[in-house]
Amino acid sequence: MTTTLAIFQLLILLIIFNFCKVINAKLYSDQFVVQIAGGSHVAKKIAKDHGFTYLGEMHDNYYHLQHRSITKRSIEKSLTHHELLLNDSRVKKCSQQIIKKRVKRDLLTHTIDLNDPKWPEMWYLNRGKGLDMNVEAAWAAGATGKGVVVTILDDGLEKDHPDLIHNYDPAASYDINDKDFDPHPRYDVVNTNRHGTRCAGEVAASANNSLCSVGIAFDAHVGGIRMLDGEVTDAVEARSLSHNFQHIDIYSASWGPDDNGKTVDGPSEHALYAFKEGVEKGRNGLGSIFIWASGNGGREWDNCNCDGYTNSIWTLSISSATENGLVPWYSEACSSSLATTYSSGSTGERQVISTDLHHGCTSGHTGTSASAPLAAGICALALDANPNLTWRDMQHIVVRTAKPENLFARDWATNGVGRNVSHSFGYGMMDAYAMVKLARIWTSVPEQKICEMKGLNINQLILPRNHATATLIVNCGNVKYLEHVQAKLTISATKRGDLHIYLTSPMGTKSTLLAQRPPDSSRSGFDNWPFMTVHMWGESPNGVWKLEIFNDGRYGGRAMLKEWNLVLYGTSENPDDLIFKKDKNSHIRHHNGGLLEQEHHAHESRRSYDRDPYVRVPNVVTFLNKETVMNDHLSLSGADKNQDSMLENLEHNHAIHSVINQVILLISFFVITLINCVHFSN
Ligand SMILES: *[C@@H]1O[C@H](CO)[C@@H](O)[C@H](O)[C@H]1NC(C)=O
Ligand SMILES: *[C@@H]1O[C@H](CO)[C@@H](O)[C@H](O)[C@H]1NC(C)=O
Ligand SMILES: *[C@@H]1O[C@H](CO)[C@@H](O)[C@H](O)[C@H]1NC(C)=O
Ligand SMILES: *[C@@H]1O[C@H](CO)[C@@H](O)[C@H](O)[C@H]1NC(C)=O
Ligand SMILES: [Ca+2]
Ligand SMILES: [Ca+2]
Ligand SMILES: [Ca+2]
Ligand SMILES: [Ca+2]
Repeated sequence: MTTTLAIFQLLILLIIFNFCKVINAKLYSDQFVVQIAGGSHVAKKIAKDHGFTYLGEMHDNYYHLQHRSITKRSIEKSLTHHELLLNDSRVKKCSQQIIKKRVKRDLLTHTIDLNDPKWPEMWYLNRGKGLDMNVEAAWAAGATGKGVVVTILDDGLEKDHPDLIHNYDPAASYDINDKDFDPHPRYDVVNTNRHGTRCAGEVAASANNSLCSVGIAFDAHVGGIRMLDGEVTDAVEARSLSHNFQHIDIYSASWGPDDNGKTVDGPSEHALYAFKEGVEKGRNGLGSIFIWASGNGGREWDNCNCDGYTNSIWTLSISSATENGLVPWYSEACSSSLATTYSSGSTGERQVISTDLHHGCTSGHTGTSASAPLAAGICALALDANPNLTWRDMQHIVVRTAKPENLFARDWATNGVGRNVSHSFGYGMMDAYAMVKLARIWTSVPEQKICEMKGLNINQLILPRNHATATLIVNCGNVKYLEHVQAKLTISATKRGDLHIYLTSPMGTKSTLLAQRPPDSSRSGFDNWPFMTVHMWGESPNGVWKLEIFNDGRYGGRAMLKEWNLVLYGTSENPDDLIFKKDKNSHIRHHNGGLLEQEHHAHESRRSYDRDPYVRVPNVVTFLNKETVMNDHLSLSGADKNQDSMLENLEHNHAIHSVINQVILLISFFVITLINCVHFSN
């Protein structure tokens, strides 16, 4: 009887086992990896001889082939095709590829659940599909602005606003207009002084407190320097830009010279000194980070290169894009803008949401004014990820991570190192998560080197409807990888607004240093004006530079190039080599020069996660569990994938085994009962 039972059980087991085999089966693809000696031409020949398609070379004489007549997702190996290949004496090894189950580690399948009433409307933070600034993923990776101090240089800050009070930082605040420590705005009937409060909320409004909006760096400290509600002088600017500069990390400024299309103006002596001191000594030598709005003079044909604040190498200049990815009507195009954040557009397009005066909340914050604080918030996330970033590191990271996709401009061009760049959008839309990821593995760029060259072909007359070209052969010993490029030009002109100026690098990147400004009928020309471009970032400066000046003037409108200098900033070492050096075990591919994918070795990456002091789960809002955070910032390499599928299989088998046990128990019981019944009835 026991043997019958055993056989019975065995039979059931066999049936179940086969059944399990089917559900647990490997699925074979129509692809093979074949080891072939003799190079790719031999591999191509073999592929052709046996009816395979040659897909490409892999490594160490391994080639990737495909055969169309093999059924895809088959549960059986194709022995014929193995034989076919192995019969060929040129083939050393071959294996049919197994289809692996892989799921996208997309954090953005649903938006994070926050109870702030305006959160669902914050489209530029949460609409997904690559149409926001990828801030949720940065939060999920633990960057929320902890320990970072941002101040808003503006018309005051409503410090007791319930959505700001929690993050308000008196040490980052001052009132230059009224000479006291309280930056509270002056109220009037038309709310003239609401601007600073709106900007502050974009950076650091509290998250998930059932109030108004969510700041991008909702764990950061925010202060206000009240300086626009009164006479602005060089001294006022200088004191604002250098206020408590060992405490404040990021200064956000959304102001500048008149955007009337006819002004050429910049910081004077003391403000210049403040900028220079800030980047050299601020943040204990890492350098203050000045975020600047590129300007709202689009309608007046203004050009942000005529604004010495945004045009400065020390400011990280930010332009705007509309909800639909278009150039906003107010936008000023120029070669010194580094990147873009979303802001308002035409009437049909949504605007920016933030805190407002009188403890209010607004859905109507607009212009490049709204863009700079969003950028400041994103930079605060990067500093949370790595507080050691210098002012230049921050610009390097922005250049490498900004995304040109979904931004529509006619002038996108690929520079000499393969990055796409536009005068309206700089390197593209800021990507908070990409910045945080890159910040974590970033090694500070080497010291800034400067190579200054005096231009020849001076005192060239430029007749109306004519142009002049000047070239300069550059051979810099110290600067091999460019950052900022300045062309300091002295030009006289009957009508300054008739000039348009272009600079072409040795690698062929052409920057518009100035476009025509019809309202600008000044006769003062340019006096050693530092036109700046960031479009050659990463290129080599050596070779022939070309400067072209066009004069669209009519009749007697003459112009003259009197003097010009090129000032080339950069490094002698390649900053990318340093990233590779630091992160030896990861392979980094650049997307628009930015981080597309990181592949780590299995336990190395686990270790680096454990060591990494900057991967912290947000304390105020716990978005995702640790595992998700970890998985997300580690894309798996081959070794890891195997480990993972093994784990998967183990779990699967475990589940099936318990089912089998249950079934066996049940069936055994049933069979025993049946047999006993039969036995007894006999
Ligand atoms: C491989 O070679 C063996 C013996 O040489 C032959 O019998 C067999 O048919 C070959 N297989 C294929 C698929 O060509
Ligand atoms: C930041 O710099 C400090 C001092 O140089 C150093 O101790 C610390 O390890 C650095 N942190 C990172 C993340 O590089
Ligand atoms: C740059 O733009 C070109 C043309 O649109 C595109 O083919 C290319 O992929 C872009 N490169 C990068 C790095 O984004
Ligand atoms: C926000 O708070 C609500 C409770 O009001 C909570 O259910 C939710 O999980 C919180 N969201 C996050 C992301 O922590
Ligand atoms: Ca005051
Ligand atoms: Ca809130
Ligand atoms: Ca302007
Ligand atoms: Ca700038």
